[in-house]
Amino acid sequence: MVEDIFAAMKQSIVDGEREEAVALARKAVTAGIDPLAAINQGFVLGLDEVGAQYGCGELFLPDLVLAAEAMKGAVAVLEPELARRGAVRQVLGRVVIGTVAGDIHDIGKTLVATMLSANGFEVHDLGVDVPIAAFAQKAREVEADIVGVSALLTTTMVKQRDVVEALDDLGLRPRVKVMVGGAPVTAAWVKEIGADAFSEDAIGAVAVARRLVAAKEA
Ligand code: B1M
Repeated sequence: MVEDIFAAMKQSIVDGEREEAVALARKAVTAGIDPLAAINQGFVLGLDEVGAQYGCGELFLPDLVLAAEAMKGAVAVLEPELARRGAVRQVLGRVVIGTVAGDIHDIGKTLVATMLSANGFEVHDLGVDVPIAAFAQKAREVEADIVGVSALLTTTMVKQRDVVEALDDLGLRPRVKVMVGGAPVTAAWVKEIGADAFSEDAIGAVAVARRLVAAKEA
């Protein structure tokens, strides 16, 4: 039963068992299970549980690290399959994406980058802990349509505003659109910092990116 596989996936992350997580991801690919379902209905639930237990002091930083390592192992197996399934090759737009300076959370940002790329966007992923100026410089260099800024911490999300301002300083706004994301980000925050849009997840990010590019062309 696919539900049993999803449950085992969740548990492998809770236990921080990278090898088990990788084996389950391979099993999903072999069985033809939708890779995004494996991520969202299996592995991510494990991360959410670990995050919640960490939040209330029942688990500690090493547990978080082990869970993240297991998650990254699983995602590395599933990513090529995600890309393969979305194999649309027409370039819909150029996106520069990264996680802001001071923040090293990369799992969600990388998923968003993979989904955008799989759905026809040319993606320049700057990685994590990205200096504010680097977003704007890269956007100018590649003539980006969208800059995507991820932040997972309430202490680093404030830097999303700095990226908007850096783009402004280079005279790239409003031509270059800004999409922000990450667990603490809300629609009210988007408005407050003068960004253009946000998405709660990787699938939504594709729809948002399409909308932003279409609005530019209209
Ligand atoms: Co961190 N961490 N962490 N952590 N960590 C959180 C975020 C936290 C909520 C845990 C908790 O306390 N309950 C908490 C933040 C609290 C807060 O600020 N309010 C926290 C903390 C406190 C910390 C440290 C400060 C801990 C410490 O050192 N004392 C530290 C900070 C390090 C730093 O960045 N400077 C830290 C470190 C780490 C690890 C390194 C151990 C590891 C990250 C490893 C890695 O990424 N390589 C880690 C992890 C794994 C987590 C949790 C458990 C999981 C994050 C994750 O990967 N989720 C997290 C708790 C949680 O979220 N449940 C937590 C899965 C991922 C698919 O979802 O990243 O939300 P997410 O991405 C989603 C959406 O948000 C959205 O789409 C993605 C896909 O669906 N999205 C976008 C994301 N970016 C987007 C961009 C877009 C659009 C959508 O457009 C551009």
